[in-house]
Amino acid sequence: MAMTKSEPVAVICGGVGAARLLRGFVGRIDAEHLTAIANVGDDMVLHGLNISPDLDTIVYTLADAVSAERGWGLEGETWQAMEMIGAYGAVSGEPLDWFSLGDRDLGTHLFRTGALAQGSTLDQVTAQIAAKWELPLSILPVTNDPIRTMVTLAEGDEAGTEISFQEYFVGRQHSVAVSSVRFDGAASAQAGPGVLEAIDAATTIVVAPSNPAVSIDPVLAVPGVRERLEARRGDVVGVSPIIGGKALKGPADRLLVELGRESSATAVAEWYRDVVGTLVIDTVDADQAPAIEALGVRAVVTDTIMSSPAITSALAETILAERV
Ligand code: FO1
Repeated sequence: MAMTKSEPVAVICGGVGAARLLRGFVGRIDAEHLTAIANVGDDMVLHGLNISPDLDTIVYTLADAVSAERGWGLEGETWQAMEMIGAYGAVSGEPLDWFSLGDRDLGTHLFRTGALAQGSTLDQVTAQIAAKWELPLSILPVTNDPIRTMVTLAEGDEAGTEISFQEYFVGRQHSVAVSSVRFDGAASAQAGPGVLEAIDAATTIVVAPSNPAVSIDPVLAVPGVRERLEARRGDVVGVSPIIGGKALKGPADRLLVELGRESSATAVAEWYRDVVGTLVIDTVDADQAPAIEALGVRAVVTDTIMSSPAITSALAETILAERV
């Protein structure tokens, strides 16, 4: 049935793919009933700054300020500070400019770092950042506690070495094989203020098309989150980030294979079968619907490549209409 604008929706989010989908819900669900529950496993301290990439990607995207080319960071950035710190790195021999922080983006990290140092919590700081950008939704870090997604490398002389998510994703351009993933701190993390309440209050819970292994799973790993989705599986609708066997952006396709699965919509259904009652897959994967349904997951076939606001809006509408 068509959702009215006031029926609460909670969206489990990673970064770029989730941010794009959220735009489809804006205008369909009013701001006080739309909640993004965001991954913090990509977070890191760099140059002494608290950096939260998935939170910032959602904020900048929903503020229409995100770099269209990169999908992260701000449009129209300058890089004076990075040039400066890069020069000092060159002298010390240690590359200090491997993670690109634009001059205005640095303002966000300076604000967050200062506020946290003065005792604000991550959810409070995120709410202030969201307010400045006048976001039409609530954005909640899944926890205020530190979670660090760590990957173990599978090949070469680094085989068996564990590195942080950003060292993998940016430092090595996610071009190295991974043998396992873990979320340091997740088991002892406390769900952030409003997180479990938003899930309980939602009539539809959406698992956004983010990377299942390194972006969605760290959110589900926070105590109380996975359990709630399992208990309300019939109200949970996932969107496959794998289309025609590929991820549109990032390493989700390779990671599924490296972690022993296939890179397919069916494999995503298997990954999520305990927590989603419905999986939305792309039209190119329509032939996999029977295999997905055989897993006990309803398959809904539609256009999932959000290449236009109209497609994004139609995808959001399909998700809201398809709750079992
Ligand atoms: N991704 C890159 O591939 N290279 C970068 O230099 C980079 C910098 C960066 C700075 C701020 C930010 O919020 C995101 C940034 N990202 C960069 C993207 C980031 O690594 C990813 O968004 C994730 O963490 C995965 O979703």
